Amino acid sequence: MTLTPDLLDALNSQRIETPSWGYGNSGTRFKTFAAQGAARTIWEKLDDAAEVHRLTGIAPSVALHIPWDEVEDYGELKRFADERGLEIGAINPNVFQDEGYKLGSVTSPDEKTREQATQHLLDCVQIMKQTGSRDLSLWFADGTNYAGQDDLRARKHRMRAALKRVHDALPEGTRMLVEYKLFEPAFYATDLFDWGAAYAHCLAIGDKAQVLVDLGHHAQGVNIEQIVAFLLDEGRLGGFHFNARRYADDDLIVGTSNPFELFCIYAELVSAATSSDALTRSTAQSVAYMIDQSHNIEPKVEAMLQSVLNCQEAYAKALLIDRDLLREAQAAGDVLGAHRVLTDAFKTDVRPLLSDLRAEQGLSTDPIKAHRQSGYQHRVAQERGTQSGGGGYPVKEKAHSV
Ligand code: AOS
Ligand code: ZN
Ligand code: ZN
Ligand code: ZN
Repeated sequence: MTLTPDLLDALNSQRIETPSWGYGNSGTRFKTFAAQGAARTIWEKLDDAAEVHRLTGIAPSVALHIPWDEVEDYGELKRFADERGLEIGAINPNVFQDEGYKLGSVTSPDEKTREQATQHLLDCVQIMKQTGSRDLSLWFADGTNYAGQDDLRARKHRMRAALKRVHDALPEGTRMLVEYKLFEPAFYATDLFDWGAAYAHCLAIGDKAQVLVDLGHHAQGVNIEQIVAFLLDEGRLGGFHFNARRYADDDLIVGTSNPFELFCIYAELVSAATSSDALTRSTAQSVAYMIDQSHNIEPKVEAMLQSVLNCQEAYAKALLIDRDLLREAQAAGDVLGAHRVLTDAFKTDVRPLLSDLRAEQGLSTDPIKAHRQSGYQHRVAQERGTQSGGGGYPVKEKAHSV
C-alpha cells in the first residue's frame, strides 16, 4: 500500500474537531471520577486540544459549550487558541441545566422560559461572531416523560418558532446544526426525536439549517450510513458528533465498538465528495466532523487521541475502496462481489500507510506512543492536581453528566 498523491491530498485535508467538554472531568449519573490532571478551565482544555493536534496534525479546532466555557473576552480566547495553532469551532449553547428548563427550554409551555432559552441561543450567535465560528450546534433536552404531559403539536410549533428566530439571526456564511436524539433525558417524547424531525424543521426554516448526526442518538439497529447518504443527497447533512456506543448514548471513544459502521459512514462521505451532483458534492465538502465524547474512566487526552486516530483510519480505508470495481459489481447485480469490494478496503491494515503519512508531515509515526513518552500527562497531573467536577471561567455550572 503506497501513499499516492491523491491519497496524500485527501488525508492531508482531513479535519476532526474535538469537544472542550471531553477534556474535563465527566461521568455517569452514578459517579464522576476525578482524573489526575484533567483540565479545569477552558484555557487548560485548549492546551489539551493543542496536544491532540500537535500529535495528530488533523484536529485543529475545538467546540465550545456555553456557559461551561464562558469567558469575559472571547477575542482573548481566540488569540489564546491561535497561539496554540487552534481555532474555535462550533458553539454549543446549553439550554438544559437551568432550573427553569424542567419542562423544556424552547418548547416549554411557559412563554418566559422559551424566551430565556431563545435569548441564550441568540447570545451564542453573538459569541460566534467573536470566535469566528462557522457553526452553531444545537441540541435540546426538550421533551416529555408521560403521555398527555403536554401537547405534542404545540411543542413542535414552539420548536419551529425558536429555530426560525435563531436561523434568521445567523450571519452570512454561518450555519445552525440541528441535532436529534431518540430519547434521554426525556423518556416519553423528545421534541427532536429523529433525523426526519430535524430535517423537516431545517427544510422549513431556511438554507442555513442543517442536520447533525450523533452516532449515539438512534434506536438499536438503525442504519446510520443510510441516513448520512440520504441527507448528503438532499444537501442537508451539516455535521457529525462522532462517538461509539453499544447501548444508547454511551459517548465512548469513536470506532471502539463499531468500526465497520464508522467505515461505512466514511464510505458514503467519500462517495458523495466526488458525486456528479454539485449540491451533494458541496454538502459533503462542508460537513463538520466533530467528536462528542465524555470520559468517565479514560485518561482524557489519550482517549481523544484514540478517537481522532480511529477517524483517520476509517477515512483512509474508505479512500481505498475501488470505486470502479464497486460500480461494475453493482451494475452487474453481483451482490457478494460488490460487498467484497467494500470489505477488502475495510480489512486493509492502513496503519503502515498512516505511519508513512505522519513521517511525510513531520509528525511522530505513533502518536499514542509519542504521547505516552512525552511526559505531558505527568506534567499536567503535577500542575493541575486532581479536582472533582468540570471546569469553567468564570466559575459557573460545572458538573457534566450528559
Ligand atoms: C446530548 O446527548 C448531545 O449529544 C449533545 O450534543 C452533547 O452531548 C452536549 O451538547 C454536550 O454536553
Ligand atoms: Zn451530540
Ligand atoms: Zn453521543
Ligand atoms: Zn448525545
